[in-house]
Amino acid sequence: MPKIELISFDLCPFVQRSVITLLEKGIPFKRTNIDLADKPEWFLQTSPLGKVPVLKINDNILFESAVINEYLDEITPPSMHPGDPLQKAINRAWIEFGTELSNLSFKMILTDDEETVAQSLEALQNKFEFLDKNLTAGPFFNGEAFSLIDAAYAPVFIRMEYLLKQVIDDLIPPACNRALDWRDAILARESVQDSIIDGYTELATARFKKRGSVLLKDL
Ligand SMILES: N[C@@H](CCC(=O)N[C@@H](CS)C(=O)NCC(=O)O)C(=O)O
Repeated sequence: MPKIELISFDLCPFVQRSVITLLEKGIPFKRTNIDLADKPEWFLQTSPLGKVPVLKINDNILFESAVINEYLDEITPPSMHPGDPLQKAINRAWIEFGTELSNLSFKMILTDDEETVAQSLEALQNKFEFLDKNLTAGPFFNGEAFSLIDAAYAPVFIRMEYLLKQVIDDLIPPACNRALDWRDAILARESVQDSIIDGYTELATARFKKRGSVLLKDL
């Protein structure tokens, strides 16, 4: 196994996708956290887009969480991604959809504008309704096996459960049974629980409040 280092930020959901993949695969790794508000010079020289996660494999650099996770998956069979080209493409497409959910929830938490909160919430709920219609029997996206796509959605469900639930209880519309069951199955997964940093709720609440979150201001 090559020497693996994950360059990270404590609250980054994209980093968390890779942490879950590493834990699922039992790959030993070193995590190095940086401060995104004060990026060290070595990081700026390392990360082509100035973003985390970055995976160092011996002296090689990988960036973009989806690419990192597919690499980690491929070096440690059996795969957590469908083998069939169409199913694999469908999974990749819905991973992108999950990124949109993550970005919308981030926008909703970060904004200092009530109107933006309301618009983002409505957009998120519409997207959950769309997602719900496209989920199958479960418990996970591809059935019994936990896959890369489940790891990709875990951080947004964690953000909803451990941060947003303090102010919004039913972000996923109650009629979206499949999405709710999927969320529960993902949140119950050991690797997902182990990916949550100690003090996540307090840290995330304080960090977003400091940045002017109108949604969390009364906490
Ligand atoms: N598409 C990228 C997104 C990564 C991303 O946006 N990371 C954020 C932190 S969560 C970042 O590093 N942002 C740079 C910054 O804040 O300056 C991926 O999937 O890895």
